[in-house]
Amino acid sequence: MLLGGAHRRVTSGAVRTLIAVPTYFEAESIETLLRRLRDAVPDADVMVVDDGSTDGTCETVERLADELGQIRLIRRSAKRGLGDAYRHAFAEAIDAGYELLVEIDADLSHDPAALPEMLSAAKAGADVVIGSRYVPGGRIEGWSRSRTRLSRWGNRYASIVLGLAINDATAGFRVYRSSIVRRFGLDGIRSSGYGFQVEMTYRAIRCGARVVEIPIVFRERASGESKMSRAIVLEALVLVTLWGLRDLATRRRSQRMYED
Ligand SMILES: Nc1nc2c(ncn2[C@@H]2O[C@H](COP(=O)(O)OP(=O)(O)OP(=O)(O)O)[C@@H](O)[C@H]2O)c(=O)[nH]1
Ligand SMILES: [Mg+2]
Repeated sequence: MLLGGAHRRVTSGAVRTLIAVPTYFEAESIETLLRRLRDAVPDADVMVVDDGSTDGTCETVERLADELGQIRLIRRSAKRGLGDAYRHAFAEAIDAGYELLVEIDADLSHDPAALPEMLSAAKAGADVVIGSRYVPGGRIEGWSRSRTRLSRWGNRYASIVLGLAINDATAGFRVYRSSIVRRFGLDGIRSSGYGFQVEMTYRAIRCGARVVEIPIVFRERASGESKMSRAIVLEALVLVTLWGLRDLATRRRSQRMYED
């Protein structure tokens, strides 16, 4: 059991849910996020995976773990990327028998109030639920035009190259059914930034996942600093292109075998 003892208060019949929160210098927002999560989904357990923040993020998480319960902090010593943090959390959660795995940023860009609807969609049968900025009703508040354009075109590129038919493949607010993650496995996942979100989507779809996009409002972080970098964008671009080329080569090979 990942979280136990006096602090556990999962009601009988509740689907075991683990919310993974990667943090890197998020002292200004983590308390609000954890309180909002507890209000929105009181039965869910939370795992914060921190990569060496020295701004008080971990101390705040520890204080809230004592106060609220059902919160666990994983402290790692060096920055290993968002994707690596989620891999760590999900691997532990799968071993511990959680059925639903949630991804959410710590910077309050994602509103925990949207989670009950997203979790309902998973409980109703979706394998992956994406909190989507690019379906009707979804939107972004506070991003510059160039940032929005980069995200929009990045998404279009990934969808076309990988044939995903998903409007927001880079979204970082999600619910996965743990059975689908077990099916495609976390070991071979290579990317760490936006590429991680695309890679998880791509692998899930290749395993036959039912993906549902639910509109959300994404708000630019109000405090703290962005960890977005050119390297993260480049990683996603290179990996998506490589996967697309690999798919194309596989299709050509099977077409030739069929013709021979
Ligand atoms: N553990 C861990 N968390 C990270 C790392 N990089 C980013 N994060 C966290 O991942 C989440 C998303 O990172 P952000 O910096 O908000 O990236 P973004 O949302 O793509 O971009 P902006 O919000 O515009 O800055 C936040 O909760 C970060 O603290 C990392 O290397 N390790
Ligand atoms: Mg952010």
